Amino acid sequence: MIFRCCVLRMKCDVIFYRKIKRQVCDAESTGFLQSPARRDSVIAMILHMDMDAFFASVEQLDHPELKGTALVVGDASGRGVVAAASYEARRYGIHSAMPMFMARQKCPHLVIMRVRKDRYKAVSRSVMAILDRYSPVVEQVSIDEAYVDAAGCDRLFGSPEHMARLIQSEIRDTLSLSCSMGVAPLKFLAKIASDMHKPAGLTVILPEQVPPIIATLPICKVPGVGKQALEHLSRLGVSTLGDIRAFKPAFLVDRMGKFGHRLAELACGRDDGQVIPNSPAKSISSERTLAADTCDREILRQQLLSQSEEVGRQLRRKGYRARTVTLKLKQADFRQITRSLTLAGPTQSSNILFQTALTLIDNLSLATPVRLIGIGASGLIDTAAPHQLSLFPETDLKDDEWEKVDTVMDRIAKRFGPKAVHRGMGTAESMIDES
Ligand code: TTP
Ligand code: MG
Ligand code: MG
Repeated sequence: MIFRCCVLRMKCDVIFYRKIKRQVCDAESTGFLQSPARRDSVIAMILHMDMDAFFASVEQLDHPELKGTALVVGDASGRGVVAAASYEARRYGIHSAMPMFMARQKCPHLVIMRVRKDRYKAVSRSVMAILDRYSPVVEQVSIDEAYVDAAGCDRLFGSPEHMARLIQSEIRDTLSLSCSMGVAPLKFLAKIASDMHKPAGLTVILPEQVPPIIATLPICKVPGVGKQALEHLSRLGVSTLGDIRAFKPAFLVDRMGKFGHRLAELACGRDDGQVIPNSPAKSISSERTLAADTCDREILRQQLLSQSEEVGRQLRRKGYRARTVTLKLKQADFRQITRSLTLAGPTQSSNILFQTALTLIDNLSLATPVRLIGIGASGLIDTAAPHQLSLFPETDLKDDEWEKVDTVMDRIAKRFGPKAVHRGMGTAESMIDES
């Protein structure tokens, strides 16, 4: 069954791309894409950006001697799978999610690099920072892709197509990495377009191309159509998105629920999906399963101390203050207990997080051993937002003093690693008094 779906998808891909490429080329040859007068800036267009062979390209960037080689990123052990494959490796039929042993069989001289998540996240942040310079409305949807709303950006960057080219150049020139972009009046089509001419491709779907593209778009290409939906739809005789129009929306809803309604909408060229700027984090937390279940309060306090530091460090790095602190415990019998306390004023001080978590745990009886402990900070506000001083000035002074300590500790942790420095439990108050 899985094999049938894969074959169906592969067939869909080949036929669809041949048709679409012909339509986009037709548009190019009739001057649609070249003529500035017929550009798409009047209708709000959406850009979709996806980095090319992301993890693998970052490895080639950091190891220039590996440029042009068949390279994969992933766990090299027996049970490992390929996370990312360079375009050179793809020529051997290697792709993401393929078992590593199979990838090795296909290409005996394959270079395997281990995953460096932190490095890819850092590069991802640089990429997103570039996108932020082009539009205030950017929605990151994964580590290597984002939508950009081009509405109102034409004065600064020209047509959406031109804006996409500028973004590609800036990413290439400043980060030495390539990305592919899609431009379309509908969000789901922008995503499909960015995948059409990888790597380093740019595909524009103009409003007048939408109806013929929808008519021939293989249903497997529609985001959200997974294995199950694909089988269901193929039983109904649906092979393209256009085929959906043969069915009444009520019938589709009856068969497929909400997604049936969405398909009916997309088939009519209606995608109310807006580019939604990423909402800031709702909470920051840290939790740990203990080496052994315990009722020992000292052990639990020690855990809370290091977790408060971890959460505090993240709050400060991301530029948030938290209003609420939550303690979470999972007992040996898997029962979960959570207790929260809202502070008089928002904080990003590790010490205040710790003291609050201590108050919460000291009020619990702990009859059953604890197997997991966690601390969370929520009700986050941006540090750039005005910070209202507390009605009790002495509290503010303390908080400020602690923030100085935090700043020094953050610097040490950044330079020598998070384990290089940590607070001692009994010394919390005296440290301030001595300084
Ligand atoms: P993708 O954008 O899907 O793939 P890609 O960037 O490697 O290649 P393409 O040029 O086709 O876009 O995923 C982005 C990264 O996410 C990818 O480099 C590695 C990671 N990833 C996994 O870890 N596992 C997976 O199964 C997939 C698909 C991606
Ligand atoms: Mg990618
Ligand atoms: Mg991606």
